[in-house]
Amino acid sequence: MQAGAEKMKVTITSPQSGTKVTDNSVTLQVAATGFDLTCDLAGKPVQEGKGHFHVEIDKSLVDMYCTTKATISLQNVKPGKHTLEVLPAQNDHAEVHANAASIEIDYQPTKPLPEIKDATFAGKPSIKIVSPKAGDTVSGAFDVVVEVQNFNLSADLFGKPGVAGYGHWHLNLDSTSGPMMGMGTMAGMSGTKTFKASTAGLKAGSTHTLIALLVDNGHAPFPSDISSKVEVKIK
Ligand SMILES: [Cu+2]
Repeated sequence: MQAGAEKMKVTITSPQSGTKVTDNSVTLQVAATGFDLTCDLAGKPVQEGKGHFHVEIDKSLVDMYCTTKATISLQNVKPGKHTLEVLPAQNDHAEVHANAASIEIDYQPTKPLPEIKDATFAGKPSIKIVSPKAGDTVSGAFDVVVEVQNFNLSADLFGKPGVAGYGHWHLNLDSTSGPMMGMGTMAGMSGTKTFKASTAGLKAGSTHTLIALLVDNGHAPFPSDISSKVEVKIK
């Protein structure tokens, strides 16, 4: 772990453990101390004092967050008790398990969401980065836009049980191998056609490969590696 990792702490200031949740989402207020929250550096080299936090529902990763508010959809979550855990994480997504904080919620929806069920497609799923284009120069904040076929993207299903034909995509930098299903070099994930990327932490003049990787709700890539690559220059 990075120097000072043991000082990266999080507290869930609300809701209180045991809270009954009747809405179909729950918003956690998180206080982070001992590190700066920055998603722009995610998937890039670790830096002392920098990171973000992960939220897990019933020990399954939902998403990464960099603001003190984290809203978790309860789509496809069964009514009853569930554990939400917040874990400090480094830029490479390694988690400071010793400093995790968790609460239990009792999900009793007033108006339950219709369950999202398996979808089937005639063709094979595919993903393609349509912007930026190969050879483009990118600087600062930029959008990575993908085209997805024969597959449904859903951010509400992040971390939920698998549903056939559903998932999302990860934006990785240069590699999708490595530990944690290749997430060490993951800049972030998206349940839409766009991901807001940043050149923060990348050397000016360097070349990097943007990789859009299609994954299931549990963040696992498909055995057939459904991905798209584009090489860009950092201004
Ligand atoms: Cu993911």
